[in-house]
Amino acid sequence: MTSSHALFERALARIPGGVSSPVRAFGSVGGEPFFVARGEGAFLEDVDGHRYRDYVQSWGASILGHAHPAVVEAVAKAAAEGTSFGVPTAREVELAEAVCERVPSVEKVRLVSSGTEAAMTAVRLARGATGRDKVLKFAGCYHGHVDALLVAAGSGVATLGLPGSAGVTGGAAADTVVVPYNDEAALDEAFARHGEDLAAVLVEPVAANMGLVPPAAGFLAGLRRRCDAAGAILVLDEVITGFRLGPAGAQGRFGVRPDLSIFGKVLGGGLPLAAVGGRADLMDELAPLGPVYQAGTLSGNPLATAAGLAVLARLDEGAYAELEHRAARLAEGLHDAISGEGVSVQVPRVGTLVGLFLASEPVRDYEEARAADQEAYGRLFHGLLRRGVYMAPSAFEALFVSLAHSDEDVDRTVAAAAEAAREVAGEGS
Ligand code: HOZ
Repeated sequence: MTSSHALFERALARIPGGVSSPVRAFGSVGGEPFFVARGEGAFLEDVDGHRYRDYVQSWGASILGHAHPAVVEAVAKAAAEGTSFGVPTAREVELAEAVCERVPSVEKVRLVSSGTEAAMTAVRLARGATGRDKVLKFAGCYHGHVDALLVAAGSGVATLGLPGSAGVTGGAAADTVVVPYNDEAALDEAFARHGEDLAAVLVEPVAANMGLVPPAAGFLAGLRRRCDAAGAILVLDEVITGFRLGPAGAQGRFGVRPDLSIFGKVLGGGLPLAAVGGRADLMDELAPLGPVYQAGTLSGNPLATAAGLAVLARLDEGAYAELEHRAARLAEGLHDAISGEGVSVQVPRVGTLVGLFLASEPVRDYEEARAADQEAYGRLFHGLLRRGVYMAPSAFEALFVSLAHSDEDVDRTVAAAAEAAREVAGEGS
C-alpha cells in the first residue's frame, strides 16, 4: 500500500500544494497531511493504517459520522438509478420542502453544489433585487471563495495569514465593506456611510471560520434592524450552522429572520450540495422567473439529494439533544484537561458546535482570534494526532462532533488532550 508520504510527494508534483483545498495542506501546523483510506463513524483510517477519532468530519458535513449505513444505502440506490441527469427529479422537490419545513424564513430554495456557489448566488440576487452594489461582511467570516467576499476572510485565508486573495479586482474588493464581528459601533459607522448603497449584509450567525466565535447578545437582532432601516438584504451564512445547531439552525436558536440563507455541509450529507433560500419574492428574482441568472449542470444532483434527505430524516429532537450532550462533554473535558496542564485555553460552545483557542480570554472577533497562540495550537494538534485524534489542521476552524462519537470517544479524546497539553506546557508556550 502506498504511504501518505509517497502520495503527498506525487501530489506535490501534480496538484498545487498537493491538496484540493488549502487548509488540508497542514501549512499552519507543520508536517504533512495524511491520506485517508476510509472513514467509519467517528473514525478516519489513513493509508498508513493509523486510526484517528475525527473532529473535522468533512468540515461538519458528516453529522451522522462517516459512511453511515443509511447514507451509504441511499447513495448506492440512487447511483444505481443514474448519477446525474440535468433534468428535474422528485428528490429535489422533497429536499426543498424539507428545508422549508425546518427553516421558517425559507419559502423557496435553489439547490447548488457548494457553499461558495450559494454565497455567490445570494450576493448576485441581493444586488439584482436592490439595484445596489455594495456588500457588508465581517472580518474573519468566510463565505467561500467568492471574489467580493475573500477580503479579510476566515478559514484558509486566515490559516495562511493572507489579507485576501490575488486575482480579485480592485473593483470587486471596493464594493465590499468589512466590519469587525460583534462590533455595533463599527456597524453604525458603516451603515451611516454606506447604508444606502448596501445590497446585502452577509454574516455567519455563529462565526465558525476564525475558530468559533459566538454572536454577542443582540448582535444578530441589531443586524436585522439596521438592514430593515437601510433596505439591505440580510443573508445568514448557515453553511456550518444550518441543520447542525438545530432544525432551523442558528436563526432558530437566536430568533432572527433573515431575507436569505445559505446552507451546505450537513444538508448535502457529505456529498457536494448546498442551497440558497429565503423570501419567495426575492427567490423569484432568479432565472427562469426573474432577471438574476444562476445555473448548474450538477445542481440538485440525485446522489447528493439522496444523501441530504437520508441525513435530515435522522436529525430529530433526540439526535440534537444527544449531539449537544456530546459537544458539552467534549468542550468541558477539553477545557479542564488543557487548562489543568497550565495551558491557557478557551473552549467556546454554541449548542452542538465547539471551538478551541489557546488564549487567556474569550475571543470576540478576528483580531482576538489572530492573537491566540497559533504556534502552540500546532504543537497541540500534533500531540493529539500522535495519540489518534484529528482536529482541524488550523486554529481558525471549529471542532465537529458527530452522532457517531460516543461518550467513550470523547473521554479518550480528553485524556489525549491532557497528555498533549502537558507536552505543550513542558515545551513552553
Ligand atoms: N471551507 C472549509 C473550512 N471551513 C475547508 C474546506 C476544505 O479544505 O476541505
